[in-house]
Amino acid sequence: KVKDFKENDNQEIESDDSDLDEQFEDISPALPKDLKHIPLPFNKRPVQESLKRSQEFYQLLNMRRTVRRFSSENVPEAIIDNIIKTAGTAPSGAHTEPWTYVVIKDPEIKQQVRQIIEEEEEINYKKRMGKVWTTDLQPLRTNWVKEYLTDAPYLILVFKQTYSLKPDGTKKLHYYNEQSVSISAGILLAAIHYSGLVALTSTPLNCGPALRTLLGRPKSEKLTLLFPVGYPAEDSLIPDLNRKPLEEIMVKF
Ligand code: IYR
Repeated sequence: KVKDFKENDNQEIESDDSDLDEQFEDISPALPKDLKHIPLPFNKRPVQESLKRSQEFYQLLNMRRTVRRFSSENVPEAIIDNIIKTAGTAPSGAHTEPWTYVVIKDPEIKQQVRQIIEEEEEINYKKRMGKVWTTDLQPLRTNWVKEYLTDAPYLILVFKQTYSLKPDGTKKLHYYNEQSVSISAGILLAAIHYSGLVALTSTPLNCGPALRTLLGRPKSEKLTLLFPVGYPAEDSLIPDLNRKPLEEIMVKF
């Protein structure tokens, strides 16, 4: 029996909601009912080539680092367009593509974003985050002053669409929107790195509603991530961190 999808946090179906189905008299799928299925374009590579490509891709992505100081050097908009097109190739629940990428280049809007975030982050660092969290962050040398928000040529804000409206005005449910947007953002980061640009992965705490309003996004959208994107400042330092070895991140049976 198909159950109504509950918009809860863990996205597990906790109880039998089948009685809810009676509300929907003649329901039709969000995608075309007669959606065609076509052959997969797939070109099988020799296994040695796959091995080589997997090594090379690892080596490439292993060079990605979060950067906190940006150059104000401009980046052609076409690169940003390609990066976001790439992020839009991510898989999504029931192909709902529940993401909106807001790109900010306008210096005045970047300044407004910076003001909103710095005001909230000062409260976060001084009051909301607490001693354990701020102590854990000390080695990374972060604080509430965020020059990157006005220095970087672009800010990319990722909103998750919790639902949308079908042409007939009924609600289209965006299943697993959290996971779909996270996968898309991971692909975005890989595309930024492959293009030769850098980014900072940030999650501005308590800034979602103010930024959503500033950017005119609907209530159905929630801010999930903010990435300044561009070139690193000449004097950009990164923490000397190591990644966990394979043995620590993988369990095999
Ligand atoms: N959002 C804050 C704090 C912060 C939190 C974590 I977890 C980090 O890895 C880094 C920063 C900020 O952007 O400063």
